[in-house]
Order: sequence, then C-alpha cells, then structure tokens
Amino acid sequence: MFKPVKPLRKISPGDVLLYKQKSNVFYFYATNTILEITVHSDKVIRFRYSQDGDFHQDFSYAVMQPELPPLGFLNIEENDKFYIIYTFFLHCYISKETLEITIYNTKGELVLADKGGYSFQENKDFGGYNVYCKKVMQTDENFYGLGDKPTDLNLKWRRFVNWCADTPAYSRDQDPLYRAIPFYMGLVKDTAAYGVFFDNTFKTFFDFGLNESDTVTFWAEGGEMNYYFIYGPELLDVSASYTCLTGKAKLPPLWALGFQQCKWSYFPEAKVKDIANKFRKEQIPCDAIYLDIDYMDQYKCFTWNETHFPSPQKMVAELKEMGFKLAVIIDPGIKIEQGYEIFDHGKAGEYFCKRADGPYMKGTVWPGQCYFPDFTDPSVRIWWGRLFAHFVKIGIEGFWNDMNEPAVFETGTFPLDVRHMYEGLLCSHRRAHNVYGMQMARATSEGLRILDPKKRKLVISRAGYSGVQKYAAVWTGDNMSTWEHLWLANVQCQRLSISGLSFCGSDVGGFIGQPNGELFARWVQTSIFHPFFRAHATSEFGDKEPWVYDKPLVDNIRKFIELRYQLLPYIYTTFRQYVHHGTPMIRPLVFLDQFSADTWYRQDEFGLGDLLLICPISAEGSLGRVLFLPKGNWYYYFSDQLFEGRKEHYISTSLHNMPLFVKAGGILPHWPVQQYVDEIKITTATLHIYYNPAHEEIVSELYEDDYVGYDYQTEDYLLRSFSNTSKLDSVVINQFTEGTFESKLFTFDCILHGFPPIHYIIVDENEIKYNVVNEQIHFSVSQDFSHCRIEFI
Ligand code: MIG
Repeated sequence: MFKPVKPLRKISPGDVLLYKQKSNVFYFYATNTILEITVHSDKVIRFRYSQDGDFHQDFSYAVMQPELPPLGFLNIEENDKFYIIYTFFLHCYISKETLEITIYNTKGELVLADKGGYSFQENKDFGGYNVYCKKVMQTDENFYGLGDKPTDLNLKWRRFVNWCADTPAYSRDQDPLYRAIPFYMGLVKDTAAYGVFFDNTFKTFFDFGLNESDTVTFWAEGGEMNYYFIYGPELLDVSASYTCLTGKAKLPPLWALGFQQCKWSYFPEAKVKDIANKFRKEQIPCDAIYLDIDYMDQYKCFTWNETHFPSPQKMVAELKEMGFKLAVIIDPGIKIEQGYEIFDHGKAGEYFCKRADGPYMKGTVWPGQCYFPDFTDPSVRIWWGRLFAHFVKIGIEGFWNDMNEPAVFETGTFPLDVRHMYEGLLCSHRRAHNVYGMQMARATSEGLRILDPKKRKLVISRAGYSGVQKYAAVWTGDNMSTWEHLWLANVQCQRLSISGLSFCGSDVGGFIGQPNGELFARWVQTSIFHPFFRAHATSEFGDKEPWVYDKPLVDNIRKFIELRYQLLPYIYTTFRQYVHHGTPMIRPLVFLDQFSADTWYRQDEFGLGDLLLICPISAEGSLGRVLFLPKGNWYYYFSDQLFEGRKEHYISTSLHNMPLFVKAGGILPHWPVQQYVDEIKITTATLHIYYNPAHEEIVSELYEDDYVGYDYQTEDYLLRSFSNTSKLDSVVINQFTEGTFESKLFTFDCILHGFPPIHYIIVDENEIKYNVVNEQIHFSVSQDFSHCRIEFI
C-alpha cells in the first residue's frame, strides 16, 4: 500500500574512457559524465560537467568579456593513473578512475584536490540535477569571500546559501542577505591562495568543513557544475583575477566618492533645500542628496508627486547651483493601473514576467499590486533604460535600484514557476532569481550610457550576482543603529570588496534606530574609508543628519568628512587601480600579509589601497584598542609616530582620532577641503612623503582625469608614479608619468614625515628652499618635476 520513498542516490562520474583536445579545451568522457576543462590562462581553469551526453548552452551573465592574460604554456601528458595538464603555473591531475581533480603549483605544493569531487542527483521535481562538488580542506587552510555575509571574515567551519533576499534589520550570521556571490578563496597555509567561482545562478550552497570536517562542499539546486579555479599565489591576485573574469567596474564620477546624504524620505521640495542649506551653513562637505520613494506619485516608478515636487527641474538646477547632485530611487515593481503610461507600455510590449501557465506575475510592493519587468530580456532592458530620459534631461545624476532581489511583500520574492527570457534561453525563476537585480542594474546603467554618453552617472543596486560590479555600486542594505552593526559594516565591506565589489558602503549611522552621537561619529570615521559613503536612515526615529548632535560631536564629524575630501585624490587613484587591475580597494589584513599566520583570523583591520591601514573603533566608550599591523613599517597618521609591522600594538584613541596608519615610504596625496568636489579649482595638491627606515623602494601612484567623462578609457588620463628610495644619507624621489591628460595641477606642496634632519634638497638639478612649520619640513615643487633628492645632515 504505502511505498517508502527511496532517497535519491548521488552518482559519481566513473572511469574515464577517452579524452579529446580542441586547442585549450579538453573533454574527458567518463562512464556517467563528460568533463570539459578550459584552460583560460596559466592561472585560470574552468571545469564543467555534464551527464546526459551534452552540455547546456554555454552562457553566463557574470563572465562576458573576461580580461585575462594570454595563455603562456599548455601541455597534456598521461600515465596509467592520470591525465596531467600543465600550464606555466599549474599541474592539474585528472584521475582516470574517478575523474577527480588535483591541482598543484609548480613548486609541487598541493593547492586544491577533489575528495570525491563531482557528483549529481536527479531532481525529480524540476528535472535536471542537483550538482555537487567535494574538495579536500587542507590543514591550516582558511577561507574568504562570498559577498555580503554578515559573519566572521574567515568562513571556516560554516555553511552558506546564496539566494538574494530582502532582509531588513538583519542580524549577525543571518544568511542569505541581498547578494549571491558564489565565489570563495582558499589560503593553504601561507603559500598558495586560490579561488573557486561557481558560476551557477540557481540557489547555491557552500560548506567549509561544517558538515564534514576536512571537506569543502559546494552545490546547486540546478544547472551545471561549472566552476573556475583561479590561482594566486597571493590572495590579492586571486581577487583581482576574479574581477577581471567577471568584469571590471568603470570609474564613477568623482562626486560619487564624496559624502552623500539620504533619508527615507526627504520631501517636500522645501525639506530637500533645507537639508542642502544646512550642509552649507554647517560647512559639512556633501555632494549628493537622495530622494527615496515618496518623491513619486503613489510610489509609481518614473512619476513625480506634483504636490511635493511641483518643479523638479528647477529644484535640480538650484541644488546644482549649491554644488549638490540629486539621486533618485527606482524599484522594479510597476503599478497595475490602466492609463499609467509605463504600465500600458510594459503590457503592450510584453515586458512583464509571467507565471508558468500564462498569468502575469502579480505581487504587492510599495505602489500596491504590481507587475515586474523581466530584466533578463534584452528588449526589456532597452525599454527600461530609455525610461530614464526625463531624469537625465532634468539633470539627475544618481540612480538607486532598490527591492531588486526581487522583493515582494506577501511572498518575499517571486514564486519559482515565474518564467524568464534569460537571453533567449527561457527558464524559471529558479535560475533567474539571483541575476534579476543585477540585470535591472545593467538595464539602468546601459540605458544611462546611451542617454548621456559623455557623462558618468552613479548607479547603485541592492541585489546582485557575481559581476554586478560592471553596472553598479552596492550598499549593505537595511542595517541597524547599533555598535554591532558598525562592526558588521566593516567586515561586510571587506568581504564585498574582495568579492569583486569594491564600490560598497553601509548606511552610515544605521538604517533602523537612533544612534547616539558617539556611534554616529565612529560610523563616519569608519566609512570615510569605504568607497561608497552615504548616510541613510528611516525617518521613524527622528533626525539623524550630522548636525543633530552636540557641537563637539558635530565638529568631530565635520573633521572626518573633511579628511575624506582631503583624501579624494588617493581614493580616486585607488579606484582607478581597481578599475584597471581588478585589485580590491578595501583589503582585509590577510590580503596585506598572508605570510603571517597572525592575519588569518583577523577582521577588524583593513587596508584601503596601497598606503593606508585602518582599524575602526567599534566599541562604545573605547579609549583605545589592540591591533595588528602587517609587514612593513607604519606611521600613525595623527602623530607621525612610527610602528613596526607584524606586531600587535595598543593604540589609545580619543574620539578625535582613530587608528589610521600610512605605509612607510608612501607618498600620500591630499587636496584642500572642499564643500563638494568641484567647489574650487585645485592647482596645488599636497604630497605627504613618508621616510622608509627599511630602505627599499616604494612606488606610490596619483591618477588624474577629467573626473566626469569616459575619455579616460582612451588614454586621456595622467597616471603618475612616484618612486621613493629612502637611504641612510638621503631620499630620492623620481616621478614617471603615463597618459595624455593635461594636469590641472601647477605645484605640489611637499611635507616630509619621519625624516632625519635635512641638509639640502635638490629638485631637477636646482637646490630649493624649504620651510620648517611645526617641526615639519615643507617645500614646493613644480607638478612636472622628475627628480628630487633630499640629503641628510
Ligand atoms: O521596503 O525605499 O533598503 O534603503 O529606504 C523598504 C524605502 C524599501 C529598502 C531600502 C531602503 C529604502 C527603503 N527600501
């Protein structure tokens, strides 16, 4: 009568029967599986498995135009047990008996080995297979990555799921959150770091030794086992290669690196102006103000509430006068309402998602009952992109994509039977869910580029899949005004950054709740080092703008926002390095010094670019803290005291300073304080030059372009490299430049830090004068100097 259901068996590939090679692609035919191995570069190898004799059509939203170095060396050999693929850096063994993969570097160190490796299990409910991959977790192996998980930086002994979710007021260790970034990095002891990018958009899982110790498993509820192995050997290289594989970001307009003020919601227009005036009156630098959903007419996308905003164009122009950009929110849900133009067009064009049997996907969000565009359809993206024409015409420059997990009030997200175009591949929401938000951001970003090809815009997105960095910046979502969330913001931004998403930040001050002044000030201090720097909050808990606190706190907050503006040339240069090389802007300590085991579990300290090391204070009433500095020597920014790296130090801090260090030998540019990025024509930048007691050469960069357009993509930029060679008796600085952009700078004011007493200074053959100000040496050089020698007494 009642038959017990047999649990479905996982099937393994079996013996290899034969193999074929087509240039850099290999096919291994085993009893139950075909394995395709593509050697993309000497460090990047793709593994793809199929069990029905053919592969799915090859397509990826993440990997579109990978920019990898050309393959240098490729060879295959075999013995009785293995096929062995050789590249310049790797030896990849494929077992003839089990199809298991084992990868060594050329030093013979084991980097990544299958433990059982690939297996699959039929998915009786939906068809296809659940696909699994099991790897050895080596002794002393540690794990990093996976996007926005609000959990300890090192992922060891934990399990995670990737399924974009609207998760307001999330808590520590909650999983999943808004993004799906199925990419992790492993660090085997200190020597060999690698990455695994599991390019599968279904719900994916990662287990780092929780289920079975000594084992890492990743699996998906559909699609193919399709992953890229990325070799380092340094973590920084792995992260950079992953970014080059899944798509580099573009440079944002410079204003988007300034301070931004948001609230749910500023309205009516008078309130917006009031906020703008307040910033200027308080002399707190700020570049952008945001409008949340209440600017719309009944929350209908691409409309205005005419009572609250009778003349948006005039308002944008007036804000512009004052040096503010305006950013507006856009949600994906389109209100079902005949006569509402967007709805009518969307319906006529068949742009909305449908359920399995034909009805529209209907769900309630802010406007009430809505339909939702299918952003996986190219024609929908084109339609959507054009809808921004009015915003662009009236001068809006920031576009904030929210609710794109997609979020639905009643059901959390779409039911799984919803259909998607998926670039013609036609699939259910099971496959399209994790890319929905990313494709909305893409539609926005590509549309804006067409509408205004000369001027960069800011696009931010809440949801995203691997590669979303091509289209948008991200923020960590609906956090809370607590000290724990300040700590989480630090860890989440480090993790996002190493997962390809450097342009990230948190809602400064916390979205939900009322921070006291100390918490707000510490949040600002942390976030001036996050590429996306925006205060945001619900209105529920009263005002949270920087000026609502006591005067000493306001002064403190102002001082640190001013520091952000002084550091803009450095942050912009670091952004350019990310855009150009894929290197993460924010770097966890282990990325700065993986050779020191002390860094493997540390998570408070982080680097911003090549020269700065920050350790935020995230405890109430803190008077100081212990921190660990990576290799090298480091100057405390506020006193020039020199600290030795690879050691723990106790740093005492009042609210007026925070652990901020500059790398010895670094040349750190500063601009004067501005109230917004284009306020003054900057013709002089300050170069803070740090003596290097270790006497090796340190190269620092300074990058300039027009800060708004795209000409930088065709050589119209200026990249300066300053090489600083500190010796016992002198320091020599040489400047080299690249690119055709004509600098707006005339001079550099140089300030020396940590130098022995000076005898004389020679710049391009001439001895020059210097001044002593507050016991520091100051001197000026022309911006095009090429050689500077500082002789000691
Ligand atoms: O259901 O637009 O994360 O930043 O202020 C909440 C209102 C919708 C969530 C976003 C938040 C935004 C809010 N939104």
